[in-house]
Amino acid sequence: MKARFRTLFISDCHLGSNGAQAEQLARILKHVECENVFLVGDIIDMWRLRQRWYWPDSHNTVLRRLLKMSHRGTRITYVPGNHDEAARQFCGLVFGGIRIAMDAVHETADGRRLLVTHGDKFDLVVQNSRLLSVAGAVGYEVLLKINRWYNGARKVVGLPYYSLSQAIKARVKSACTFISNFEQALVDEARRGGFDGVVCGHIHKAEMRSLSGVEYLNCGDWVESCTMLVEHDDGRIELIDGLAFLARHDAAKAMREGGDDDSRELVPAVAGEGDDAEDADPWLETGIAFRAVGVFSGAAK
Ligand SMILES: [Mn+2]
Repeated sequence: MKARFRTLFISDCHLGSNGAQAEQLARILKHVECENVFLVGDIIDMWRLRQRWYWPDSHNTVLRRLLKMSHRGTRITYVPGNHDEAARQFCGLVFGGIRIAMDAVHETADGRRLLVTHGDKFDLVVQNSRLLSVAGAVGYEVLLKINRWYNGARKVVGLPYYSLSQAIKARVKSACTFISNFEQALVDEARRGGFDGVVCGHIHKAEMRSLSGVEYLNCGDWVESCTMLVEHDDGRIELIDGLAFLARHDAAKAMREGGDDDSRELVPAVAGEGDDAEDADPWLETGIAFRAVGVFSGAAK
């Protein structure tokens, strides 16, 4: 059973880095059906891939599922970010049905015009952001590492995932100033262009709010928060917690498959179990996904 949305917006998957929660994202892509998908940047972390090649199967699965959606009629637009800026030289081109664009415009079902952009170009106009990103980079890496270790331990004792880095970051005052400046810069840009709102990513902080009449919609990320924005058929936009979405899906599935065993609902889903097995589709050989990555990383040199 698939969830239907008019549009799906995801950003900051950072495929190619070991922080990417690709299994969960791949599972979600399998269980949704939509007319439009916007990939709002930092989908593939080419900065990381250049340092060290890291590309497990689950990362291919994400690309394969996107290509499959595209093949089945979903309009997919890829707006590269700073970590996959090498893809920007292909703006205007179409790969496997996926259109690459520097920025995009999306019109919602109820007629609102949204600017879709990753958001990194506003780093320059956001005060102190350069300093913050350099100073933050080192500490942030360490924090992500601790977060992985911490959640590994929580998993062992059966506790759900908890983003330590998100929690800490939310308490750092400078990060808060940076975030509010970033939000303001994007909203100002959207207003200048006559848009009703802006969809972005980049700062790994999912958000949905109105700033003096212009909607600020941030997809969040798939390294920590596992969030996405969806547009329903009536144009309503919703911020979805991906892990909660999967938990609901698993619970509904367990209910359908026999109500007598209540424990099934409590068992966390294991990626790659029968439910997620790829159906045979000769068009979607793994090679296609690999070639697509080859194009990007090759061009990045
Ligand atoms: Mn970014």
